[in-house]
Amino acid sequence: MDEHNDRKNSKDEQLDIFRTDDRGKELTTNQGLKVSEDEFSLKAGVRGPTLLEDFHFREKLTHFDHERIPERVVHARGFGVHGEFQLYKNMEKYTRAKFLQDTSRKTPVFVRFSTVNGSRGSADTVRDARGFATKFYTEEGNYDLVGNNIPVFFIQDAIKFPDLVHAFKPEPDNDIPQASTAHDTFWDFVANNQESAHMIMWIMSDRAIPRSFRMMEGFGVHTFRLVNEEGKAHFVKFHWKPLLGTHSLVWDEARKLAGIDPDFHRNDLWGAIENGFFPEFELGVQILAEEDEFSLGFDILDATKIWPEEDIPVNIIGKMTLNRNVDNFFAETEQVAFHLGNVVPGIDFTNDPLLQGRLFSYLDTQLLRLGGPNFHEIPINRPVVPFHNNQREGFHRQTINLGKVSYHRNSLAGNTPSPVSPDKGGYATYQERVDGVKIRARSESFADHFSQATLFWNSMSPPEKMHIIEAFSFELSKVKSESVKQQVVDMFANVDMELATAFAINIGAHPPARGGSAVTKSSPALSQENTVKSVQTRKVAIILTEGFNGPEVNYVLYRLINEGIIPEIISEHIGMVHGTEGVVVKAEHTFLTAKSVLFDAVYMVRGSNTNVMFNKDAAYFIDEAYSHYKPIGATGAGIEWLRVNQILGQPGVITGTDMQEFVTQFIEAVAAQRFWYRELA
Ligand code: HDD
Repeated sequence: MDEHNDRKNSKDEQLDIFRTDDRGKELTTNQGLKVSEDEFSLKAGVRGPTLLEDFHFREKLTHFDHERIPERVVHARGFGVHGEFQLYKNMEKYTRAKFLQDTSRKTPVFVRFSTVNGSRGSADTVRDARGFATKFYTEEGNYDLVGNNIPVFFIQDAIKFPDLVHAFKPEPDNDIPQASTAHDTFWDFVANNQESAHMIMWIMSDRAIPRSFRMMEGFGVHTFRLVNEEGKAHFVKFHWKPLLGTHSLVWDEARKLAGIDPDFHRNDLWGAIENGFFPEFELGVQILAEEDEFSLGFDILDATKIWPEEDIPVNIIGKMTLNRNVDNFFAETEQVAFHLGNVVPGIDFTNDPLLQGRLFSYLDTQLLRLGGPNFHEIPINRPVVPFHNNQREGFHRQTINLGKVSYHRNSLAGNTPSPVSPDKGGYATYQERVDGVKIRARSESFADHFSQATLFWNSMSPPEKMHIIEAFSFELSKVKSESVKQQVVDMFANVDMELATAFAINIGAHPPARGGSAVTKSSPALSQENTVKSVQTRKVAIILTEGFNGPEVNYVLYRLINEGIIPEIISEHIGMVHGTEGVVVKAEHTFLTAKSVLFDAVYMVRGSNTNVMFNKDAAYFIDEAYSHYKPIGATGAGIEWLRVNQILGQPGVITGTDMQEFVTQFIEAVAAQRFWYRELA
């Protein structure tokens, strides 16, 4: 489309071929027949029955009847965006993947963020892992990095995936609860599959309620291999690091948002891109030499383990910028098909049994979801390079293959399409030596389920620990089985006694009789307290009414916007509001639509002289923002409100008469984002 011309990449150009604009066109059937009437079916008499002959009616209705495709069995609710990836450093020492060698190249990408548990129509802000799936449209074919915002997983072997999913999805008798793990079957699974301990710690932490898709890390989870031109391999873990830092909601806020704006994360991402605040994520790699495979004290094939960043640093190698929203949600976001088997030369697998099973599942699921084997021809899934092989036919085939020959080896087509040798770009599997007896068993090296769960707990700040205890308490309060609750308490006593005892008391279970961990290590990189803090795109609610201090508000608005903060004005009515000295501002909200959970901070200018309801709503708004640890600022008449709310002088509550100093301090508070220690002050 024209508006994208300045930043068209090869994928965008390819999609142009398939884009169509119906605006201003004549109405036709799918056969191109112009339609003269589209409101009345063909009848035998104006009050008579509809005729079977009505081909237009039948085409329209049957198409409508078939509009839905099965939702994804997991990750059903998602949101996709386009972007580009550019490398900072040539990685040829480790990999022959061209998109990881050429720093001048911009590789088009499509990213789909998702929740895991809920249906397509479920709320964005539920407690859950978030999917972070990236399709790189490289010149060597599509490479898919299908990760999550949590670096570990619930289970170690893919054969348990259907059991896990059956346990966390709504219970089968009544299909309740939606998009929530707070129910018996999930916690029964956890207690009886203790390899889940580490993942559960992450799911109970703030990581599972991100503030924004733009503010969460991404992880490839598994150990993969990078293989260089000489055939030498290194183990690798992939990371995405958001430039805005990793930030979360608080649980009360997340729950309220699920009702107030179920599309909160969608709106946030769509809006940021439409307003030119392009989300950026740096790609990082942790690299381990093959000879160090057994040096970490745990098995690197076990997907319930991280490589602590302090032990193996994350080497930042490039940046992805998400800069374009989709044109059509169904065509792009719903039909995009990710698959871990989509690799390019220089990237290879390991024997992680979770990864091995995923290599089967993704292709299999697309066959059902997208209705046959030709889903690679759907525009969003097409590589930007041509594909040639002897695969033919199947439902919805688009390609018209020329010639008679569709087999290998042949002489009639000169034995083409012909395999390509690895030195000319053909994919050659890494020649790992494999030796063993056939056996259904778990390696002993996968047996430690608790050490890293404790490492995670040890790494949390006091507020983060408090949130984890609250999350366990919330979830288990919803579990009906006393036995399951007790099993969970006893299980997490192996992680930390203080944790298990605290939530045991909250849920009315017996505190654990025994437990505790010898692990004292912590990893500061795991705490969000140590993340990047930025004011960019933070949303500030400005509450004001007629007669506000014009110059002061003008100055605050100017400074906030200058910092990349997004101020939005709430008043008694939408539209123009008049301040002193001829200043007029536009209010976008009233309290009917503006709730404090939709904002990151509040600036209170003044209440209403006449409208009691408005003032009540303003007091509630400030109180709620305060209880969610958000920065609150006030000047002039606004200060009185903070006095009435009894929050003057508390951490992150900024007032002042010197406007320059006030705004500087307020911006610093917005950057700090949350004042967790407020309650302790
Ligand atoms: Fe999965 C979708 C991530 C384990 C089977 N998975 C899916 C998506 C993401 C992940 C981000 C959504 C892709 C999209 O946006 O379309 N899955 C993960 C991660 C895992 C993981 C990070 C553990 C490390 N998954 C996993 C296992 C299996 C699956 C063990 C099965 C053996 N996942 C699927 C699936 C889905 C899927 C059933 C559903 C829709 C789809 O694939 O395309 O095949």
